Amino acid sequence: MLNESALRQVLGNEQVKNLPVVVISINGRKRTGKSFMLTQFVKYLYQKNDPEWVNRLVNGSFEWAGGQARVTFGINIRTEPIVVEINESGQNKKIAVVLLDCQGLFDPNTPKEQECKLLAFSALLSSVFIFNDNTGLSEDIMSYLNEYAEYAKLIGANCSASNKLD
Ligand SMILES: Nc1nc2c(ncn2[C@@H]2O[C@H](COP(=O)(O)OP(=O)(O)OP(=O)(O)O)[C@@H](O)[C@H]2O)c(=O)[nH]1
Ligand SMILES: [Mg+2]
Repeated sequence: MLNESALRQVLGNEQVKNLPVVVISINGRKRTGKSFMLTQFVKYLYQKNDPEWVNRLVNGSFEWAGGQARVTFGINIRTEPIVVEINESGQNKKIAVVLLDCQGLFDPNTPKEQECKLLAFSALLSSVFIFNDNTGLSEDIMSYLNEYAEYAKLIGANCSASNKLD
């Protein structure tokens, strides 16, 4: 279920509502450090001029933890977008970076249909899609991904986003 007011809060934020938005999403095998990686992104994007950025804490990062128990459920959006200055064709411009964290895949207790939806929506919503795994890209994973991507294309075709995953 989409939490529309949370989404409005993010994209209607005064600081970013007139800026181009880049959505970075991460998906992939459960328990492989996806939320940990996004937390590093948050730290870097806020403090990239500080050589010690990796050791600095930032409020409002994604929840991550060690151990076997799963941490992330559903698709989570960081409620505060990050404004970043980039240089495009010699011109400095501001963009808003929105980060999406996703429930891990390949869980034997999660119905395959639910995993398909998670992958499809996170891929369709993103400008940059990161797939995280720690087992290497085997043929099995490629065919799993292919199947999920076909599902995403079907959803995309119904909401005029069909070219995105070609
Ligand atoms: N130091 C270090 N720890 C990592 C790295 N990648 C993963 N970890 C550890 O992996 C564990 C799991 O991290 P999470 O970010 O919670 O993993 P996740 O993939 O989001 O897990 P789920 O949301 O449950 O699917 C944590 O203990 C991290 O510290 C890495 O590159 N460096
Ligand atoms: Mg996680």
